Amino acid sequence: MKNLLYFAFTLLAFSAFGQSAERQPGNRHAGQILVQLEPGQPFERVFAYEPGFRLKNIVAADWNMLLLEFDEKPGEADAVMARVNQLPGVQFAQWNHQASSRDNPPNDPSWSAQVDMDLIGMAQAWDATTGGVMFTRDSVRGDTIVVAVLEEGYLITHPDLTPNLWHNWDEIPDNGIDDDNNGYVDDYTGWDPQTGSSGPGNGSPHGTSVCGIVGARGHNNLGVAGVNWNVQMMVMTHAAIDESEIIAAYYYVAKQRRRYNETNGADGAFVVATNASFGIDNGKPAQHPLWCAVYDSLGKVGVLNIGATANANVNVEVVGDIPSTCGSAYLVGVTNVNANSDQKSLNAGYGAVSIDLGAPGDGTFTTGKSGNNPSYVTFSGTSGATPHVTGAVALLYSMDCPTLASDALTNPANCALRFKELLLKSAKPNSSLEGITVTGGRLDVAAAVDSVRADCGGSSGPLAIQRIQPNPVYNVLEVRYETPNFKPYQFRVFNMLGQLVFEDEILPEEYGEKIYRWDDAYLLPGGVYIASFHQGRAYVAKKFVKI
Ligand SMILES: [Ca+2]
Ligand SMILES: [Ca+2]
Ligand SMILES: [Ca+2]
Repeated sequence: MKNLLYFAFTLLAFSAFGQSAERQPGNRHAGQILVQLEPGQPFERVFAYEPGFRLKNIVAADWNMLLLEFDEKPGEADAVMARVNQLPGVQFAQWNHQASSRDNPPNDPSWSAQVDMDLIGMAQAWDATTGGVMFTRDSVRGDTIVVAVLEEGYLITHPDLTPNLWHNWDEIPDNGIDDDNNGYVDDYTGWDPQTGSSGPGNGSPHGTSVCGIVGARGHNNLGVAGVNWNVQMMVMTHAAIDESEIIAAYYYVAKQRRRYNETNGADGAFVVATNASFGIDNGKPAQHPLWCAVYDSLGKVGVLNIGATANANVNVEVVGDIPSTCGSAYLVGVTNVNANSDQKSLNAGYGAVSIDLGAPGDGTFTTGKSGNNPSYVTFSGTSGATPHVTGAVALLYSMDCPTLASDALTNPANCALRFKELLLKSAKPNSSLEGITVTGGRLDVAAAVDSVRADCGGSSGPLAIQRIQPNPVYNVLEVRYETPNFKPYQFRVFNMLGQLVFEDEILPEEYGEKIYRWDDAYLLPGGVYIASFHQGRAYVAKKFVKI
């Protein structure tokens, strides 16, 4: 038996995979071998003629598993392992390896300076995803996730940014022609509402730093890692100056996403988020109705919008701030937390209704521009905080969660709100934000990844009505239910004479709780009724009272 096992082991070790000790995954402890001896065989007898091996400790006595040590010389590892395996009394032998925690830090040399990324749990989040495409239910091919960054300009040649810049490959740059017929001439890397084509704008250091937080290429042995190692950044230049240009830039983004939705991904761009690290201090929504209306229009096609609040210690709901007080469900207002102290910056706005959460701004380390050269800089303010949230939205879309992904194509507005909810509910409670922001918390991407994962599977089980509430009902009825599948069901209500009084077709939620909400229950005359779900012969019912 032992010889057969040994034969199988050596085949594995030296032939098919050719895995020498040096090339095995994991960190091998040189000079340490784990052995399992055959029952009743003591170390002293098996290794009696192998004085080079010392018993370091007994790992599992009843299983006769031991840890041995020897003085390993360079290049002899494979031969030593082969010899140990040949010894009579040895059942199995293997190297002792060090396992690594499930963090996934990048190899970018400035990673240790990125305290902002450390604070929001990026190393853990990257173990689940580092960005890239959105997986779809039906195919391996994913859709490229795009983030629109509105800025005055950026350094287009920064080597940590160029790999992650979005390109409209159907457009030929600088030929004065709208090659892809989308209504915009030469929109090759984005669009510039001031010049009418794309380009780096004024090459602003601000835009260069913001882009690096969203998506500096990670794990490329260079500089820093953005929240997304892989993402496509559509940079809208001269889009953070005049209000007319801001609106025109947002309009371009909305058109790209709408086109993507309408062509089922064949054209346009799968933009999931926009970043606005700019604004108008003391602006009131009533003075900017066109700007504020843009966010609902973007949300309807599936784009979530992340906006920086003021860099002053003010309640923006009292003094005003645009866009952070615009009041759209598709807008996330962000304030600034110091990356080192995890406390709200003294120079950062707040608002219990419109500022959703904090994110590290002061102390952020990111891409920059020194003269006309690429560099790396410490960045600060709500401008630094906001792109962490924007990047996180794009990262969540790249998680392998087909139920959410199909929603992104068929019900994009709902999907955008779903990601917003998951992101906000996973914010880490922070006393410096409590009571003065919607969540009272600071961005925690590791927790957000976990909450998407938990939300992803959805539930299924035997057909059941778990609860009808309120019962008795006066106006709106909510029915919590469970189904074994996600195909259509009939929701029916009968009176005590067995007469059908209401019917609706429902599609069970594929994630989250299954709740049917009947807004018109108030129309029923008072009495006792039966609520039921039907699919073919499957049927479940429960009584409720209308008063
Ligand atoms: Ca075009
Ligand atoms: Ca062109
Ligand atoms: Ca990098």
